[in-house]
Amino acid sequence: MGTSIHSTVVNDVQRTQVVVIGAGPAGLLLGRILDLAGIDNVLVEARSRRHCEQRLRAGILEHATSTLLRDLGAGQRLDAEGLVHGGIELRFGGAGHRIAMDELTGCSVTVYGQTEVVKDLIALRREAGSPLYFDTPAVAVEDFTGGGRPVVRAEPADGPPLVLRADVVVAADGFHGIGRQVVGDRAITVRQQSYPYAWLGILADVAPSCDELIYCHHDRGFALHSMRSTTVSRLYLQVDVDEQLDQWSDDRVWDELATRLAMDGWSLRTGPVLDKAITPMRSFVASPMRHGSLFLAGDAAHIVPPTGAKGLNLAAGDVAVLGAALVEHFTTGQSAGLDAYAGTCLRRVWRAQDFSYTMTTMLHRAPGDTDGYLAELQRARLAYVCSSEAAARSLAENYVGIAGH
Ligand code: FAS
Ligand code: PHB
Repeated sequence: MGTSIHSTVVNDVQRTQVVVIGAGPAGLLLGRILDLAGIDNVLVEARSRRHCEQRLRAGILEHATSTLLRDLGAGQRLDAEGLVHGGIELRFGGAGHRIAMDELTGCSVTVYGQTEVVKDLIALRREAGSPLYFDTPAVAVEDFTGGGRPVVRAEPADGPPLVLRADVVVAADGFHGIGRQVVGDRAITVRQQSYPYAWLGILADVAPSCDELIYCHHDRGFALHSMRSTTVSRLYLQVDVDEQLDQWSDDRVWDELATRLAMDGWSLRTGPVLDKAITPMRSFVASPMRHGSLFLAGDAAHIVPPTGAKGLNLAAGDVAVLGAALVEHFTTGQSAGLDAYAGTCLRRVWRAQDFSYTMTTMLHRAPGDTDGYLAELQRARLAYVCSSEAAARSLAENYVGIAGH
């Protein structure tokens, strides 16, 4: 792979060092790492800037993700507006139990929406003047095996096709992206788990009814009270996997949330619903994450159920490793980091897979649990986590993202 060059255009082929497909958190973070290292890179994004900035997704940043954002010069608003949380509450049987993560691990998490992370990183990229093509889906990736220079073909909504020749291509294009497609099923091993339920999420213009997140186990199903600020709440309900959104009026959502979250001496504030959507749940890992000079990063390579608040943080972890490896390669010619990328990331990915699966199966009503055996197991596990310092520390280390470090 190549030496230092600047993006040049020869015969309509734009030459660069790294093409990044996707301007979600993974692609934007990687682009920022490469920019700061002086490595030429081009981002192509299928959707509009407005869509990317408004797409409601993650809300919790692990300590390492917040640190990465600050190191990349994207920490100002995070530090001014983010809410630092030292604990979470597990609520079951009508009682709440705080897990004091900061006391147990020395770490906290920050509530700062993925929408804000994306806005901050896009603004920085625009300030740097680095190429970021919105409404420009990549439609083909060629020559990424065999040691040659790969080519990415993209189709801007309003312009001639883009032909980009690079040294490295990174598919940070999410679960439905092109990255895994161009590699082909034969070269990828998929391991996955589906769940018989989904999340109905709302964003509401009302102050949160809690200072920290509440993860609630209830016979009617799981509920989560999160937030985006001191005036905007984010809440979720477990619903059936085939649930229809039009069956859930705002009032019905609030009533169900109030029922599941009920606790003596506590009440749920309600308010105008700004957004409402149903998100399916899956666990998914595609390996290897490298195919010649094509690398998969973030949701393109792995998906976790959001119960463990890991998705965005895993994506950030991938590109922190990949970014360092690319800087090493393009500045020294070494490839040790690139060669180790997939193995390094998959160890952390599988830790997060296990934690997300454990949190999900501990907290969600299991359809078909007719005699309540699984519900009793869940209650026993919750009671153990809330009574054993060792068990609470294990949950806390995984939640803040330091487990296995
Ligand atoms: P992303 O999917 O964010 O970004 C990929 C980008 O690539 C997109 O902008 C897409 O438009 C673009 N793209 C796709 N194909 C392309 C092509 N051919 N050419 C160019 N661009 C292309 N995680 C949590 O931690 N907590 C949560 O509560 C949570 N909620 C979620 C809710 C939903 C509905 C979804 C889908 C995910 C949720 N996640 C959550 C996980 C989510 O936050 C992801 O982990 C995070 O977005 C991963 O970032 P990326 O890997 O950058 O992928
Ligand atoms: C969110 O605020 O969107 C959120 C928080 C914690 C989770 C999942 C989602 O586990």
